[in-house]
Amino acid sequence: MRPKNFPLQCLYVQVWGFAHKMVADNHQLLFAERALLADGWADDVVFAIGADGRIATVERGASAVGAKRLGGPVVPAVADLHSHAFQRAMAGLTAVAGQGDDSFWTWREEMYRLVSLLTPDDVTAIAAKLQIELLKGGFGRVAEFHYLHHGADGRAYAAPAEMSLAVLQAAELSGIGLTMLPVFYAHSDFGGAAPTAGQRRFIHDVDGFLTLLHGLVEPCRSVGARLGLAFHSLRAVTGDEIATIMETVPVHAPVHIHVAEQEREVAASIAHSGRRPVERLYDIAEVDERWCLVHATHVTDAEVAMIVGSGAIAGLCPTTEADLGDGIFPAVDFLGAEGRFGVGTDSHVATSVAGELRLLEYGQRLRDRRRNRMAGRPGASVGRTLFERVLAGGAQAAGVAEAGLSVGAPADLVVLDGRSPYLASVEGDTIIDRWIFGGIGPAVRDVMIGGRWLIEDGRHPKDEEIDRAFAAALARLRA
Ligand code: NGQ
Ligand code: ZN
Repeated sequence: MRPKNFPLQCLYVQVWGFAHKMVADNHQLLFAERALLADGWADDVVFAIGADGRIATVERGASAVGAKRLGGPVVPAVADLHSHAFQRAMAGLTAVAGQGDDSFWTWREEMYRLVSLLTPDDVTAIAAKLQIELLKGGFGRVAEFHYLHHGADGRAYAAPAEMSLAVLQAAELSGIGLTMLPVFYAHSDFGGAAPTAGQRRFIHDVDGFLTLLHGLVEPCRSVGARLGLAFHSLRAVTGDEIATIMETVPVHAPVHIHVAEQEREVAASIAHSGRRPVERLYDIAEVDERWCLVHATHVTDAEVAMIVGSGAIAGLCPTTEADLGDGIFPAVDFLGAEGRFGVGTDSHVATSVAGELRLLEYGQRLRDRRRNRMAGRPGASVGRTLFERVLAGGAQAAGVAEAGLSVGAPADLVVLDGRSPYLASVEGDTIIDRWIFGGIGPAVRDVMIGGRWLIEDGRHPKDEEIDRAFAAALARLRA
């Protein structure tokens, strides 16, 4: 219906259209009826996105005129802090029972079988597909914990970074933000035990690893990926190796490690050094805010205090930890102690922000036989508390200075689907609770990363091409 005051509104449109245009010459203007900004929910927000892909201005209570109207509530994209992209190819393929003793360790044998088959092209195809799925799940960046380095015979490729470059290429196809974490892996168990045949594609000596790392500086820079590094686990590296490598790491690069995931690993650590894995790590390394302790499932109160005190991130991967039968991290205590944490999709048996946050909360509920464990304080929304924490924790672990939708931050934003009656009928934190706990189906409509629309109305422009390459890789791997 035409409004009665049409001529006046027309004038208003022109005035505001002009005002916006001043900014719009080299900015995109986006209007959101509701947006979760760094300091909370705001209404009628106009974001100006600069040509550098960052948020130039944020105006609240603004007019939509001259701006692109977004299709639902806007939240910041979250960083997925732990990924082994290639494992997406085996999602759902390890659910047939063996001889009754199926465990993390028997799963690992199945995973090593996949490892033995993969080519660099397979890795690009699988990673590109995965990264698009992650975008559609509300992640804007992924930290790739990359340890598949060499050819099937264990010999380095002619270009030693070949496999890392395969992951970078995937990120160029998908457009997702990438934090590349080449992994140092040298041994099969505590005490520097020799690697097994199944691990031969992972193995470096310290010099070989540093060469790989240096060789990745320029490729990462040229595609806009951040570069950090990882130690596979305390099983795979010695204290001396950690010390030598850390001497060469730039101060701000992220450093990740798997730790204390399985009880067998805790027992092996105690047998080897008399110390539990997290205690041992703090003995041999100066753990600080650069560090992300992936899983950290089996920790005592004293170890929780160590992690919290160091400012390191606990890298929780709830769906993979459930799939592998790892155990339940003491997240309620950790949150209560103001510990910093983020989430990763790890082996990618699920690929969404909502999926990880839901299971993180539900694990605590199942253990405690109580509800609303991760709210932090009375009256707070569990969804909002979790979302806020993993937004900050994910950014820290991925080596990104700014998290959230504020001036100067990268324009990494997720538009939830305002057409969903579940989302359209609520406001504020309830939007996040419905997204995570409502079982409302795929809720992510559009995703912008670094000022570029990558997902629009649930679709990525390269969906068909990437699906075809992924299907071909799966067919080859299953043949
Ligand atoms: C990995 N994954 O490196 O992919 C490990 C399993 C290991 C998880 N821990 C192998 N979820 O830890 O030895
Ligand atoms: Zn992992």
